[in-house]
Amino acid sequence: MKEIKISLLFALIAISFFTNSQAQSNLITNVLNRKTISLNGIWQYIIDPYETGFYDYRREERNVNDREAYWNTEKFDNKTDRKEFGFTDKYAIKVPGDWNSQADKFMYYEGTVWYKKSFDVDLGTSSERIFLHFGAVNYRADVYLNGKKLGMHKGGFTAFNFEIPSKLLQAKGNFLVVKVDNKRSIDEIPTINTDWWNYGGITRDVNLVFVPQDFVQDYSLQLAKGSYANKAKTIEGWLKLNRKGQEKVTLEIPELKIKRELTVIGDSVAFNVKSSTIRLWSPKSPKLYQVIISTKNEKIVDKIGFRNIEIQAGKLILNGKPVFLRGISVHEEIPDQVRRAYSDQDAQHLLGQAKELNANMVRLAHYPHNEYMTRAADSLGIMVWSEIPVYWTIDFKSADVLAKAKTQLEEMITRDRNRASIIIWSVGNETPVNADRTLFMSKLVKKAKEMDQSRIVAAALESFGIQGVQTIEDPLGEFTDVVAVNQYIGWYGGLPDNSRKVSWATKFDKPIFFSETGAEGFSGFHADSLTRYSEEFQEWYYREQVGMFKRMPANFAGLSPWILNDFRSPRRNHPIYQEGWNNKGLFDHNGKKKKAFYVLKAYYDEMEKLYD
Ligand code: GCB
Repeated sequence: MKEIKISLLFALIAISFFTNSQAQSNLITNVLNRKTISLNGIWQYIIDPYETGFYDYRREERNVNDREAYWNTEKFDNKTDRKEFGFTDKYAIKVPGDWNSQADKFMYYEGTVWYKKSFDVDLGTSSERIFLHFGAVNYRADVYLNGKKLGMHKGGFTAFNFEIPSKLLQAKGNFLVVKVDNKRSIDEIPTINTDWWNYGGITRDVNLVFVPQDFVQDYSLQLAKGSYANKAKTIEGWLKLNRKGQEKVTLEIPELKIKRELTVIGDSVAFNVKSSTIRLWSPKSPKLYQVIISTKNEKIVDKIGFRNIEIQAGKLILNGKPVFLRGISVHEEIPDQVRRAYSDQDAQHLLGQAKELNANMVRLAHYPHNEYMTRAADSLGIMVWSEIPVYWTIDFKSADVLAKAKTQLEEMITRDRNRASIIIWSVGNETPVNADRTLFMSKLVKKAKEMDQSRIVAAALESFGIQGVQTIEDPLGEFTDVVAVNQYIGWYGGLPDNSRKVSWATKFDKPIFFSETGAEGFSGFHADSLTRYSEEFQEWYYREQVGMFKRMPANFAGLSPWILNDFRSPRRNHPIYQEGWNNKGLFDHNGKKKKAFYVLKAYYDEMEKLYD
């Protein structure tokens, strides 16, 4: 009996350790400003739909030294060797970048592709620890360096890193092999059913990150809630070392003449500092401050803005004033090159288009976008809604799926919690109303709030209409801070003028936000406004919608229509007007503005005047 008790206790400890360690992100933040060596560039690849490089003929995962495992590529070189694979420059691919856009044979491919990069690295004499950091790989990455497995990561839109064991990396002749698998799966996030292209590959930057033995892994600096109204405002935060050990840390914000010595106890320290000269971040004045965090061995520099976002009496309030979100939804895609966006240049382009529309906000749909995007939003003064791909109907009953969603949420918040532009974390989109789903989603809301009390938590919900009244009653609305709803009155039901008869009601005393609304318009197709898919139909839709926006209740806080650009989607198979594209963009495949663009822009110009 006693033995049973002990082993039960052990099992409980093990379970709790496992759950905690799953929930603990070891992500190093602010990689863009750390000491790094980029592994971007040309990699070699092998397409492996049968996963031969990973499984043997009994479908067992290959042993680490198996000479037929594709990660052991350089090891066997005798002329007697039988070798049935090999990497070659003949099959080369660009990283970062999705594979689909890089060769015709990849366009519809979903499955495994092996990537290989050979490199030398100047290791000097330093005793630094080295991590291998990926901005994102869609969807599953199994990572091997010099034949040794570093780890596996799932989730196509979040960053991750693995520590490289000491001595594994050599000055010369390293080879990094990544098995990338973008197969859709029913128990993953997103699940098999979405309305976007499942671009596969190493879609974001790859870096070696060099850090001291004890280093600052992560930190948070925010304006303390409510302190925006005080003369002396408070910045509060914490920082976390990678491992326990006493350490002195200096926090500086030179422009505010702040310099504070902190003593870390255990692995973290909390702090608050006051200043009466802080200029708050806002879209009109996106002020960022240089923040320097240093220990005896390292110096981390970041640029951080301070602002306050909250809800008061059903209104959305930025720095003490009501704000109207003139938003637009954006996919992480560059349509004229039919590829994923991944660079600062791409971010400037997409956010530049949003600026042309006079938007002050973007909804980064439906997954966390790359870090250039949120950093560019910080400096351009564009508020951001950032979301995890809990989309439509995933397996809400599964604890395993919930754990995956939580991990993605945690990875999203960890990377970006110092971006002032981000005002909303979204835990999902158009999930079906039922008890399992509401419980699942409420746990995500709870987790987001535990991790970050300085922002608003939302989910894109649905409404239903009876006799001209469009009602938002989704029980998930109890948990979220705003009631965000996607509506397509006049596109997915009836004609655009249907919205004339509609009034909106919700039982929640919270801001209402239209997280989507839109209609397709095939660029260059001109007809009368009743002709679906014409630019005139789309223009009419927007005109009618604007009429409805103007009749919204006082707690209407803004919108992020669907969508900035036309985007690829395998669901869209009209042989003339779609051909694999969802054409609800205000800009077409080639970046040309459609007629509807000007209708929304005129509305945003008016709203800007009303609120400023
Ligand atoms: C939606 C989805 C979005 C789709 C859009 C559409 O409600 O959230 O991902 O692309 O509608 O075009 O139907």
